[in-house]
Amino acid sequence: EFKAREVAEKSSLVPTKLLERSIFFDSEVVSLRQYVTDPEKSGIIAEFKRKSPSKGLINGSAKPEKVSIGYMQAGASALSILTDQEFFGGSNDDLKTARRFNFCPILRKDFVLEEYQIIEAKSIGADAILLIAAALEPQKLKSLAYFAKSLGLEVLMEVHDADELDSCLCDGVDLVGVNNRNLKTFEVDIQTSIDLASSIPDSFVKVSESGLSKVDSLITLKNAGFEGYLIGENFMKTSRPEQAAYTFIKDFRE
Ligand code: IGP
Repeated sequence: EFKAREVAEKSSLVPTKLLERSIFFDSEVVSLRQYVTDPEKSGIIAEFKRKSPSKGLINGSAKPEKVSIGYMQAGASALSILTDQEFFGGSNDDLKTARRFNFCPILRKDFVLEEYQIIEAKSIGADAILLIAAALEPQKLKSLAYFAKSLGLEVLMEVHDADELDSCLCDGVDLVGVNNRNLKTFEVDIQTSIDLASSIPDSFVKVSESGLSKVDSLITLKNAGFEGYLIGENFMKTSRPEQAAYTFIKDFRE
């Protein structure tokens, strides 16, 4: 069993206040890897996202408790909650709220650049963190991945080309996410996922991210070896994201 609190206390990165205040620090991590690959579940990681750099405001009034509970009732495998405030309008409170209402893996969606943010992720109740290859030096990414593991958290590493995959893959990573969105042009193409699929070793769970709005695309991705599908905007852009997720997941399973 992981002793997250001990690791955090030793790291001296973190004000003891944060640890004392956190009711989540000692709770067990729920495995994203396990939930995404569970054949009884859909593989869909449903995202709570208020706005984005590519779309601007997506949903100004969505409530994290209502949407997160609804996502899980709709048959999502896990939740992804944006905590970045500047670009995505998220907050740690959104994640904590989702945590209080759900027993399921929660991915903290943010730009993690340093160890402190990983301790913070654990303290707000996340089970997994995102590490973006394009934003980190390979050595830094790897050391952050191992640090996350030492706290018991799982790691989703995001890539969008073979170079990033080759230079950053390490066994501190649990899942590899291929971002279909080109961060320079904001264009989305699931071919990005398909092209990279065979380069990802089978020991990593393959997740396709972004721009997914059609059940057919998920079937294509599934046939290419993907087990996880990260979907945000397609649900969040509606007035009832949880209802959109319900209909989508039902169709996907039929
Ligand atoms: C979800 P979409 O197109 O379904 O809303 O995409 C998710 O993949 C996207 O929000 C995302 C993201 C990120 C957000 C992928 N990688 C990194 C913030 C940071």
